[in-house]
Amino acid sequence: APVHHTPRRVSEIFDPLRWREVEGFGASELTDVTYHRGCERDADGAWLRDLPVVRVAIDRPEVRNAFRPRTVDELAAALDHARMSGDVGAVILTGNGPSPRDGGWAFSSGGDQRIRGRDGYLYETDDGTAHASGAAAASQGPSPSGAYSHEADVAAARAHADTARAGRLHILEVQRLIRMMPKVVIAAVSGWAAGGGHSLNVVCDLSLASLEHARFKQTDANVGSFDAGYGSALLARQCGDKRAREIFFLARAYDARDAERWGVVNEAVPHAELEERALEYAAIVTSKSPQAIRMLKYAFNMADDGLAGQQVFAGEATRLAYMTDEAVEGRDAFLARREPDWSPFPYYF
Ligand code: S0N
Repeated sequence: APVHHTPRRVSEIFDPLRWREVEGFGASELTDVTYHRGCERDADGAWLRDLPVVRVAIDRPEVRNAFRPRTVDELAAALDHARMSGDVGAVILTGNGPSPRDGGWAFSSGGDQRIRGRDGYLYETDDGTAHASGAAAASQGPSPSGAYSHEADVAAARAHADTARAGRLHILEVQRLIRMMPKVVIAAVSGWAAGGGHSLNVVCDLSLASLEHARFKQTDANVGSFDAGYGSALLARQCGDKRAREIFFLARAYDARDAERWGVVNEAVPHAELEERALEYAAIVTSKSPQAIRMLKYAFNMADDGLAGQQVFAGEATRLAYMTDEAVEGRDAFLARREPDWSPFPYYF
């Protein structure tokens, strides 16, 4: 039997006995995200069996779990690994905490504003640290005035960056991954959900929010940014058009109870119980028929996702059709170079 040691406690409300680290896809190289597989252990803490749930968490609590390109790459890698794991039916998405600097909690505060370039790219130097510290600018020598210049900083970072890998607005790819994966993604909103972090919660299938620490604020328009896709349109689906406009246009903070009342989360729960409740949701979801859950998720998505949504739903329908004798007859007839015999298959059920 595999030996899975109890992982280090990555967040104050993370119970190491419920999880093991996910090995074998470069997980040990993750710096901005933690990725765990749910498991059962015996009374001594020895691993017994895996559960069909994973936990993906942004791990930059000192900046309210803001995401930089590397964070987005790692989120995408972990979520894609979860998508491709046949024995995983639910994903918990959360933010580790609290901040070692001030004890604050965050789900995510969105794009890291310190490394946002003028043309929408997010730049960072090889060590991923050049931003407001002026490190990159300093490496190019002082600006004419001798003062720190954000533009010079970004220009220097740009000179070092592989722009193809830096990724332009690729948090949207993560949104699509959450939206399209044939599994239920549960947001455990442990603290601030702001800007692009607010939108990440919106795109998850189910959401739980910490009563004590979850705060929501759609700050996009404060910083000249706008999620004109799921982050706004889907939000309006969830809480109504006027409320969604209020959330974006006024950018006022609201709490877990408001979010619950407005339909932005399913349930507000005590902070200490947040991850336990997320695991309960995951256990219930994964006790159901995987196929039924998959088809339901795609059915919920389809009207809003247009032809792309239809394609995803239809792909599943085609996969199911391939399992029928009728589809097998079509394939076999082709391979045998004969006319197919459709006579056993009715036109009406
Ligand atoms: C979250 C807020 C409200 C929390 O306030 P609080 O508790 O008072 O904490 P602070 O003292 O403000 O923060 C603690 C430290 O964390 C740093 N920090 C916080 N958020 C960020 C951030 N987003 N980027 C960089 N650093 C951050 C603070 O600076 C502080 O550190 P020190 O003490 O060293 O200064 C509050 O923090 C807040 O309002 N944060 C900013 C929220 C925000 O405006 N986020 C960006 C919004 N835009 C996006 O997210 C882009 C959207 C997006 O991703 C997207 C959408 C569509 C298409 C493309 C994109 C894309 O850009 O990829």
